[in-house]
Amino acid sequence: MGRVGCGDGREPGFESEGNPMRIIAIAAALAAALGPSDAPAADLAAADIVEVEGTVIGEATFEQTPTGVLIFVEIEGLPPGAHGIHLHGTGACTPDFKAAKGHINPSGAKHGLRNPDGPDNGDLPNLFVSADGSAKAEFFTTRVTVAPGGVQPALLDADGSAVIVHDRPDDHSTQPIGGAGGRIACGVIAKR
Ligand SMILES: [Cu+2]
Repeated sequence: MGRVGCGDGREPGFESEGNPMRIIAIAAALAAALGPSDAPAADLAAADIVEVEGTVIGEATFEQTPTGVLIFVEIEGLPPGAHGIHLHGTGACTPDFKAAKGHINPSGAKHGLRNPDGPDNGDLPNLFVSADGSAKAEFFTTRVTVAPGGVQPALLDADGSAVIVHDRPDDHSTQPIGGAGGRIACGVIAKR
C-alpha cells in the first residue's frame, strides 16, 4: 500500500490534537470549502432571460475578469440554429424588447465582428441553439466592463443594459445588426 506523508493513522501521536499535519489538512479543507468567497468578490451581474410573452426561459451571467467580461448563457425554448445575441444599451425588456434600445456603442462604431470599422461594444458571436431548443454557451468580451469606472462602457451604468437574442444569425458585418432580425428573447442585466 505504501501510504506516505501525513495521515497514516499508525504513526504514533496521530490522534493527538497538536499533530501539525492534521492541522494543515483541516486548514486546507476549510480553504477549499470557503472557495472564492475568501478572495475579493469579482463584479458579477446576471439577467433572467424572457421570451416575448414574458416567461423566463433562461439566464445569463456576467463575470468581470482581469481583462474582460466572461458571459455564460443557459436558455431553452428557442428555435434551433444560430441566433444573434448582443448587449443592448438600456436595461429594459418592457413594454416590448425595443425598450432595450440599440447596442452598447458610445463611440458610434460600426456593427460587426468582421467589420473593419467595428465592432460595437454590444457585439458577440452567435448563440447556437440545439435541436431540442436549448443552448449553453460561454462568450468573452473585452469591450464592456460589469461595473462603471473602467475604460470600456459598463453593463451596470445609469440606465443599465440588456442581453437580446435575435430571430436570425448575425452575419457580423451588415448594418445595423448583421441581419439578425427581430428580438425573440431579452434579459435585463442586474447586479448579483
Ligand atoms: Cu441586438
